[in-house]
Amino acid sequence: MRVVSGIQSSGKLHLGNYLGAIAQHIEMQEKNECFFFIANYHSLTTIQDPKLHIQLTRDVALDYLALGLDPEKAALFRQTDIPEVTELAWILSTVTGKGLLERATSYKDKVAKNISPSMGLFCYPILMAADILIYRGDVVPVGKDQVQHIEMTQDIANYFNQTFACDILKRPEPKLGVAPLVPGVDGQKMSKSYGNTISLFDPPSKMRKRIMSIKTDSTPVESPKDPEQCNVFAIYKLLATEDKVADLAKQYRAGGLGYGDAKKALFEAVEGQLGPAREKREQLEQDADYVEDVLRTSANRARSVAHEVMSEVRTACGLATIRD
Ligand code: AQP
Repeated sequence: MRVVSGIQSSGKLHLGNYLGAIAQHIEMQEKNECFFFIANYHSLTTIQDPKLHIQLTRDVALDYLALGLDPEKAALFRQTDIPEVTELAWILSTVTGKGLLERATSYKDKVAKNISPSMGLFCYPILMAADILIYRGDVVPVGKDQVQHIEMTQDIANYFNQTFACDILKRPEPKLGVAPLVPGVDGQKMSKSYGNTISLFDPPSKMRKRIMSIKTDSTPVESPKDPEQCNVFAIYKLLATEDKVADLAKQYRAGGLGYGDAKKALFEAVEGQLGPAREKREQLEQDADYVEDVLRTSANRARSVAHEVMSEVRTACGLATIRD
C-alpha cells in the first residue's frame, strides 16, 4: 500500500500533530511504501519570514527523525523539492468549482477566528489534493481536521478523471489513528494557529509549565470528578499505559485528586514518551549534512513518481511541454 501524508512547517510541532498524525506515520513505515512531506508551500500562507521558514522546515525534519522515522523505510522530503505539485495544483484548480472550497470547514474556522485569508489559504485543499494525487497515494493517515480535505481530494480526482475521460488520478482514503482530535490547553483542537499547543520538544521546565496551564474547571480537590470531562485526562489517556489510565480515572472518581496532581501525571507521561526522542533530536541537530542528505535522497524518490504521473496528466489534458 502506498501511504502519503504531509505536515506544515508553520510552527513548532505539537502533541496534536504527533498523536494525531506522526505516530501513525512512523508505525506505517514498517509495512508500506511511505511518502511524507514537509508542507512548506502550505506554510507560506502563514510564515513569511524566510530565515524562520528555513529553520521551521528543518525542525520538522529533525522532529520526524528524532521520533523514529527511518529514511531507509520511508521518504521524508520538502514539498518544494517536487515543483510538479504546484503544476498539478493549477491543473486541478481548472476542474474544481469554487463552491467546493467555500464548504471547507477548516477555512471557515480560520476566517471566524479573524485570520485574514489569502488566496493560498482558500486554495489549500487543491494544493493538498495535488500533494496526494501526484504520488497515487492509497491511504492518507491524518487527524480528524483533515478528513474533509481528503474527501475533497476524492472529489477533485473524480472531476479530473471525468473531465479528461481517464482514470489517471487514484482516489485515496483517509486513515484516522487512535487520537484523531487532541485538545489544546484551552480545550479547543490543539492547533498552532490557536496558540494553545504543547510543543513536542520544549525543554522539560517549559513543557511542565505549559501542561500546568491546561484549563480545568473549579471543582474542589475533595469532590469526585468525571475524567471524561477533563482536558488533562483527555490527553493523558492517549499517552499512558492502560493500567495507569484506569488508575488515574479511579482517582478522579474517588475525589481527593487535585487537577495539579493530574497535570503532574500528564507531564510524566509526556516526558516518558518524548524524553528519549528529545535526546536523539539534540544529537541530530549537530549533523545538518545528514538531515539535508535524507531530504534530498527522499525527494529524488518522490520526484520520479511525480514525474511519471505528471507526464500522464499533461498528455491527458493536451498540454505539450519539452519535459515529456
Ligand atoms: N489537535 C490535533 N489532533 C489530532 N491531529 C492533529 N493534527 C493537527 N492538529 C491535530 C494533524 O497533524 C497533521 C499535520 O497538521 P498540519 O500542521 O499540517 O496542519 P493542521 O492540521 O492545520 O495543524 P495545526 O497545528 O492546526 O496547524 P495550523 O494552525 O498552522 O493550521 C494533520 O494530519 C493533522 O490532522
